Amino acid sequence: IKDGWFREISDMWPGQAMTLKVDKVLHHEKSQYQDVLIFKSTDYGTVLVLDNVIQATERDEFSYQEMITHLAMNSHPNPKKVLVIGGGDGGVLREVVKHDCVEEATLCDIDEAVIRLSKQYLPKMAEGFEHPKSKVHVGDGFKFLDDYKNCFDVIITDSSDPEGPAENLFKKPYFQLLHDALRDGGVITTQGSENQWLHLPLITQLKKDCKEIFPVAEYAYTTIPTYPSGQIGFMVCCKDANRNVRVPLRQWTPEEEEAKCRYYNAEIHKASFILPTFAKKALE
Ligand code: AAT
Repeated sequence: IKDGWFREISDMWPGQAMTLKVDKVLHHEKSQYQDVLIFKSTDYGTVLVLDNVIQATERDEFSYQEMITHLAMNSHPNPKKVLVIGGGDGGVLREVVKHDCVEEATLCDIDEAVIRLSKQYLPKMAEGFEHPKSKVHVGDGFKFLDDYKNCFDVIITDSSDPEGPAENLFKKPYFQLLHDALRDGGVITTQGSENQWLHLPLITQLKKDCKEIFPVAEYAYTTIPTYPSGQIGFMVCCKDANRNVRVPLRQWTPEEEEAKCRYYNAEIHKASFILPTFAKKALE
């Protein structure tokens, strides 16, 4: 923070940086794994920052949390057991339990500090933790997954960027663990290495790795002002070769959709897989 502005400077996005005006720093600590900063911004509500990278703001978090969740959930016919890796603010958990078919939603984040501080400063995201179907485990997602085979219908990896504690969650062995932890017909979504403007080579590699493990592996994206370049992507993969994840298998009625979501709807589910020519060509 300099002169009242938070600046998201990182070599993961050279020569550019999101800046947000700070109203007040609410909390700052070094946890066991990362630097955790929470501040109130003038126009984007409360902001969660890990190792100087914006993870969520109250104003636009719904775009990311809804899309990473419902792209997977609505590509599965009947998801009962759901796992979230990362997602320590609780926002993805909040979205998962919007599906009545869910019987158990487990979250595994490496850092108790993120969970503790989100409960304190980001109650609208952390409400996911209060749901009777929610369970929390603190630990490394990679290690956690290794203990589960043929167990989950949907696994959502809501992880921080590849530099830091989430590094292993973007590599091929992790996708094998995800695959093996799924039941037949299972679906995953993952934070897909940022976005098309900055990281096409990374995304191309990610898609290639996924394709070698899952019969279905597609890239989708959402718009979000406070992530680098205003976009973030997802890998959406399925164990069932005949599933088309580009079209929702289950849909809410338009009324339910509007009551439950502010960004996601069945139309944007389909649209989120349509890529501009330069990215489409790179990912082919
Ligand atoms: N929904 C908020 C967005 C996030 S949060 C990423 C979470 O991943 C953090 O809570 C962090 O503690 C957790 N995490 C990091 N590494 C691991 C790991 N190895 N195992 C389990 N959890 C982990 C993502 C924002 C994306 C930022 C885009 N620039």
